[in-house]
Amino acid sequence: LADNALQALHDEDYDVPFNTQSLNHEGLIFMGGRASDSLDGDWTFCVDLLDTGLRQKWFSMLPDAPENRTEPWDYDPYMGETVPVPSNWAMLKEKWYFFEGSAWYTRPLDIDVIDETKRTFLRFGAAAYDCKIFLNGEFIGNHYGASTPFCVELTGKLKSGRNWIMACVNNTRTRDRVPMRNTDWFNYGGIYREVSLFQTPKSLIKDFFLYLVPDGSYNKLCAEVTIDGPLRSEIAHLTIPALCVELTIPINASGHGRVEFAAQPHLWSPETPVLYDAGVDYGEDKVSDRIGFRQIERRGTDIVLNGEPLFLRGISVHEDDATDGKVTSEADLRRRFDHARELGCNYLRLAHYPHHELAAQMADELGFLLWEEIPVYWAIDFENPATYRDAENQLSELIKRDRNRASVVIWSVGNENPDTDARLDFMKNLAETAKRLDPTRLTSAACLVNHAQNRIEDRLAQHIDIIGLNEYYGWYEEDFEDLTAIGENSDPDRPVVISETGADGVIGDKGPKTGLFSEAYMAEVYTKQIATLRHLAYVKGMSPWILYDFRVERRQNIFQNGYNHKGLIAADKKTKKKAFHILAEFYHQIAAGQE
Ligand code: GCB
Repeated sequence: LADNALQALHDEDYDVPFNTQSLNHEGLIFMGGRASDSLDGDWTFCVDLLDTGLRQKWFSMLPDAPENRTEPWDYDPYMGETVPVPSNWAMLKEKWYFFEGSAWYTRPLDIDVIDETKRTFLRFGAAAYDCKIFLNGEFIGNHYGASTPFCVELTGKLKSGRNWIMACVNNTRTRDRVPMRNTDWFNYGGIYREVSLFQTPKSLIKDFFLYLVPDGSYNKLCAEVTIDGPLRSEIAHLTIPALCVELTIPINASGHGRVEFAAQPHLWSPETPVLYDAGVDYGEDKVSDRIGFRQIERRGTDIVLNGEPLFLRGISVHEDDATDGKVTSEADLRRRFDHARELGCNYLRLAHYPHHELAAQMADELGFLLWEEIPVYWAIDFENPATYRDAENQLSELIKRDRNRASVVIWSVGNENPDTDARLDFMKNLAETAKRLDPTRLTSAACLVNHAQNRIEDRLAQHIDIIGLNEYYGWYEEDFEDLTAIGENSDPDRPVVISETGADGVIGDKGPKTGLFSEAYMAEVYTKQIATLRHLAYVKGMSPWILYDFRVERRQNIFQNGYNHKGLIAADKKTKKKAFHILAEFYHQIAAGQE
């Protein structure tokens, strides 16, 4: 008990230095074409509101028969109940619905013989939010960020026979995190994307980035690779069979290689989503990917794809499912894309955090453009350097994961943040990081309006390519005429995309017949929005809020009941509201060239 009392004085002061953020984008490994073993399935599980596990070091207690235990730990990781991975605990038991805190996951890992010629890694698709990993009682590292993947190297730490992996996952909303404490989506905690184990040779291809050089010539590709481990050779090999490309990439002393070469790919677009198989090998390591080539650029107030100006007919989507939370399957994604297709979309905004990596892979195949985003959302501790590191790391992990996806055309660095000096620095730096890691895409953020002057006004606009604008005239802003005024008073020098607009509409008997929260009023807002926005020449796209109704803690009036009802389709993912058909009619008209 003395220990507990002492710990209470120094709440965060455990004698293991956990808060290292050591599992970050620098350790992320390119996965295309790699074989891996799934570690999904049952893990033993326990919620731990008081962080007793960190204090009592549950991770250091190795399995033993209960009668042999010498210390009275308050939890036995090897005997507890199990939950499936991936999952969000909120969806598994009513008593865990609002739980925010630490939870412990444990599973065995059996290794026959250690292959000393190989390196071994774990990969977590996502764990919300802070995930501490332990192997056989030892702390291995810590990852921050709820929605991006990370790798954990186990080389030299595994033994033959039974090993134990533990993860302590904490989803507490704190001031220093990204997002911070207040969001308009449910705080789903847990390991909610796939976990896998994979091996590589000692020298491995860590990064592989292949793209059309964005110089307007459409006949030059660039391949960049990064090697990790001892440099056994000065070259890597690149092949793209359908383009008859077979060449060597010189690798420099720091493990980087970059080569530009002539090629004439068919260009990728939503109408012609052409992809090419490409592979790289270095020594014994080999990776591959299916990659589309296209050029996206901004010219004045136009968004230009492969030389043609484009209107983004979009819809915003969350990763939120009535029964599984944020756990995403291929079937969920197919349904989202099918509904978007029915709406007449060529574009989706994946709000407000990185979605499952399959989303962009499928968008590549199906022909949708994507906006991808990190959760620099509302209030953030912009002055805190640790918060910036976390945000920049989430952005870097997202970009490294998805920068071979032709479908992704926009990196968004934030959403509706107050226009302070600290915020400007923070987000400007994020936009610069995005350009540094990826010169082939546009940047954006949901920016601000000066309500006194009724015009778009945000100092960040100068530092991004597309001005995202969330506007709720007809809903949060009562006076609809102000939208017309904003349209007239604003004269942006770059394209504006209406990244959100909408209204809540509750379907059927659960909602009122008229007025706020009725489906009829929501339809009226959509009709007025479309009538106004279609005449604004600098508006080059829109992604109304949102495809499906979604769960959120902060919406509790009698119509909301824990849901945001701005979905064009109800939370059952089936029932379409009137506004769905209004937006579909507009998009199909534009698509048919009638605008
Ligand atoms: C917004 C936010 C979005 C909310 C939405 C709403 O501006 O960006 O996350 O869900 O409004 O419904 O209020």
